[in-house]
Amino acid sequence: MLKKLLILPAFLLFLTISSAKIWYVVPGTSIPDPKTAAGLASSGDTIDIAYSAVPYLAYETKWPQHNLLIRGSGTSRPILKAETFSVTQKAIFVIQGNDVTIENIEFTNARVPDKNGAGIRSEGVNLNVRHCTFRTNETGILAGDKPDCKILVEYCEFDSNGNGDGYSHNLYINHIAEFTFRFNYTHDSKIGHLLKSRAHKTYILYNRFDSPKNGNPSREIDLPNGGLAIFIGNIIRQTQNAENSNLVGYGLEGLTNTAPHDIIMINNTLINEKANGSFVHVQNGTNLLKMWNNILAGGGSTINQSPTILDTMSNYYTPNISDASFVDENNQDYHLTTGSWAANHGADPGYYQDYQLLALYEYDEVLGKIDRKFIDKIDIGAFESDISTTIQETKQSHSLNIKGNCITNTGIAGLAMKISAVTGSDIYSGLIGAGEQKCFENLVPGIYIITARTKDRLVASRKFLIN
Ligand SMILES: [Ca+2]
Repeated sequence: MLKKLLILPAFLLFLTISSAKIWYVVPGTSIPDPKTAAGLASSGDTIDIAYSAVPYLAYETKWPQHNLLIRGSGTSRPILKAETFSVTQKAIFVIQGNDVTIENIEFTNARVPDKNGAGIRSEGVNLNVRHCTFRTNETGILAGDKPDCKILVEYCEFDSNGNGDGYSHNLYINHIAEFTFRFNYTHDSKIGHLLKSRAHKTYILYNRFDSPKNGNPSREIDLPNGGLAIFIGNIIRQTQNAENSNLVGYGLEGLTNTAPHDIIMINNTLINEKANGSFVHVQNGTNLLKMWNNILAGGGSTINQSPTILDTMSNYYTPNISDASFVDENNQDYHLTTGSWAANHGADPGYYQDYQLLALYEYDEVLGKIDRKFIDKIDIGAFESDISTTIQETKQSHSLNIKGNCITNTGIAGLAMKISAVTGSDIYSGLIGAGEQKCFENLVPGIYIITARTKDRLVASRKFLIN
């Protein structure tokens, strides 16, 4: 009996895998469009849509199946161009099933009489969308209320969506459990927001928000019902054309999401080219606003309204964008030059509960993301630039001998020594007497900066590597 019980699950697993099919959508074949494939596919199947030089005429396609992978393939990203939709229709793809993944497809031109025609309408539980483009739809992705749903959108572009009535946006995520938006470029929405999320938890990581094509978005980011919001490593620019003068709005329709109402912004570069408005506008009653290592450059006020806890550290604010010494602000290159104070002045932001807040990546316009390579201490803003702290040494610094993990003061009395990590945090701070040796057993491999001072002057400033 025991033997049979052990064999049964493996048998079922085999059945599940072997029954999944791949349906190939190719123009001129018996499956000429996605809608035909949707009528044939079962849960667990893959739908492979071949690139075609002529865009697919896209009829509204409902996907009730679960665990689907719907992907574009071929030399380029296949384009689904919407036909005229009727009053009962919603989107090019209406995802009704759970746990669906969509990859490498362009959705364009969705329009419906209700004026919120979407590239993708999410009605199921859990959706992943990656490497897709949403261009000139009334809404790029529109997700309905679904309390248990988690949505991940990554490596996508949202270009010029919005009906122009202010109720349709590049993305509009309603009340779901969790929304993660990372490594995307969302730009030039028509009066709507570049991103609107009512999710209880929203993670906005390493994206570019911008309007280089003279788009006139409302807010760059609107989180109207609060909840937990974590922003790390984003480039967020508001141009002169913006309809609303605030870059980030939080809780402004009421803090009705699940508490705590905490908004955390780490290592973002925010640019306001308007003379007015604000960088961050939070609702009264917001519990925590933590802002560390952000660049806020341009006009307007930095923060509107007062959260209960305001935790700010190592931000760089300047009303004159040119004072930030970016590489090329006119072409939106916000890396730092050697003249920028923001270089090497960041600090380790630590954790939010068990969520690490250190910026580990950077948005990259070709790859979506690259690793953030720390050079000296962490920089302020969305990019780490190749700028080293000026290292000063005097003759007397020979008295400081670094060997392995040990540092010896061979000569100077009363030296104060400090060791910092590239993340900006201080590892050690204390006195080291003449002839004294201090060894550090627990240093994680990496680059450290050591400085030694007497009462009057800097004696030594050096980098050393633990590997
Ligand atoms: Ca640095």
